[in-house]
Amino acid sequence: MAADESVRTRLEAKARALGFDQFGITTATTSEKVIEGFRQFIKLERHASMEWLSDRMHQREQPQNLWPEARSVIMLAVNYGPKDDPRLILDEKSMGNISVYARGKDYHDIIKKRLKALARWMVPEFGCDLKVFVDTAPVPEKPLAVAAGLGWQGKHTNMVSTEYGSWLFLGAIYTDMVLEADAPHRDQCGS
Ligand code: B12
Repeated sequence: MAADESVRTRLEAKARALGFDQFGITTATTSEKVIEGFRQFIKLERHASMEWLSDRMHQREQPQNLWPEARSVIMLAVNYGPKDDPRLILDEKSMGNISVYARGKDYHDIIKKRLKALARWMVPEFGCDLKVFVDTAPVPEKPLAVAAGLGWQGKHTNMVSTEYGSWLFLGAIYTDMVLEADAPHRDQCGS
């Protein structure tokens, strides 16, 4: 299916209405640089005891290795920054502090629900096939988000955006729709 501007506009509007803060599109392929970097990471055993990262390497490297029908990837992000400054609690030495990412409901449930709602709308709307992912599948979410223009990979390796910083959860939709890809984000961290 060929995409035009109105398809993108409708997709983004629907995604934002469902609560996604960032939206971008990339092709269902990753660059040689990403693949090489990932292979090097595994070769150097930087994954430690996370064997599941090396078990399905082939599928994690490249969207089409997981699902050959994939043509485009829609990358979505949800900001999990709290309303108040979470550092204030650091002065309370008698209290434990919980990482802001773990304070709300389990993000897997929240994002999966939103991705599925978007998917349920997309399938009849565009007559497409798709698969939704958040975190647990062999999907290179950070490099795909960078390729889709959402942000860049920071020194902590997570994706950082100019608008939200790095407190973002990512979700991905692989689809057989041929959509016009966004430009990748440039690295703003420097050497
Ligand atoms: C494995 C994993 C972890 C592992 C390992 C982390 C890691 N660095 O990969 C552990 C359990 C430690 C972890 C922790 C966290 N995670 Co996690 N995790 C994942 C998971 C499942 C896979 C990531 C992966 O493929 N890693 C493999 C290696 C190869 O990737 P990499 O680290 O990016 O390294 C490559 C490049 O970055 C580059 N590289 C390495 N170092 C550097 C440094 C610089 C400066 C640059 C430019 C490049 C670079 O070389 C490597 C080879 O290509 C993803 C979900 C997914 N399916 O993608 C979530 C994910 C990355 N995690 C996420 C989150 C939120 C976290 C935590 C913040 C949670 C918390 N508060 O504890 C921490 C952050 C810790 C950290 N600084 O990384 C989010 C990040 C969202 C975002 N904004 O990017 C994801 C995308 C989940 C999601 N769906 O939202 N996680």
